[in-house]
Amino acid sequence: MDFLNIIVTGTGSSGKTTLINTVSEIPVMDLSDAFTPKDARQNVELGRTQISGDTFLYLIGTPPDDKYHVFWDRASNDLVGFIFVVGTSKDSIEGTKKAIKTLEEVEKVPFIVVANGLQGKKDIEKMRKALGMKKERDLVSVDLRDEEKVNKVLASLISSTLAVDAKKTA
Ligand SMILES: Nc1nc2c(ncn2[C@@H]2O[C@H](COP(=O)(O)OP(=O)(O)O)[C@@H](O)[C@H]2O)c(=O)[nH]1
Ligand SMILES: [Mg+2]
Repeated sequence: MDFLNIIVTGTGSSGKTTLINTVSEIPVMDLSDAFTPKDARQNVELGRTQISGDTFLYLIGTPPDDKYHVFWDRASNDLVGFIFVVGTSKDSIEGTKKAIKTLEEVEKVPFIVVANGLQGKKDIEKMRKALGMKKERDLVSVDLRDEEKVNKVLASLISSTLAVDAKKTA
C-alpha cells in the first residue's frame, strides 16, 4: 500500500470541507480533538480517496494560519503538494496570498490554487493578479461540488509533482 498526502488549505468558508467531502470515500473525519497544540484544535479534517489499486490519497484540510503548520509538517512525508482554496471575499484573497508567499519562501512544494465563484477568464486573471501569483503556477476555477472536476485537480497536482520528482532524479 502507498499513502500520499495532499494539504487542502484556505481561509474559513473558502470551500475546503466541500472539496474534501466531494472526493472522499470515507466520511470526512474531524480531527479537532485528536491533536495538540490546543489552540490549533479547530477545523482540522481528513478525507481519503483511493487513486489506484494500492494507493490511497489523504486530504488534510486546515486553515492557512501559522499555528496549523504543525499539521503541514506532520504530513510532509509523502506529500504530493498543496491545494489552496480561495473564495471571492477580500479576507480569503488576502489570507491565501499570505499563505502562498510563506510557502514559496520556505520550500519548493507543488501547489495549485482552486478558486470558486469566478465567472470566466477575466475573473481568473484578476484573481491571479490579486494573489500575486507567478505565471507558471496553476490557478483554476472549479465548482467544488463537482466530483469529476475536483478529481481533475487532484490528478493535475499529482502529475506536476511527478514531473518535479522526475527532474530531481534525472
Ligand atoms: N457556489 C459555490 N459555493 C461553494 C463552492 N464550494 C463551497 N461552497 C459553499 O461555500 C460555503 C463554505 O464552504 P466550506 O466547504 O464549508 O468552507 P471551509 O470553511 O473552507 O471548509 C458552503 O456554504 C458551501 O456550500 C463552490 O464551488 N461554489
Ligand atoms: Mg471546513
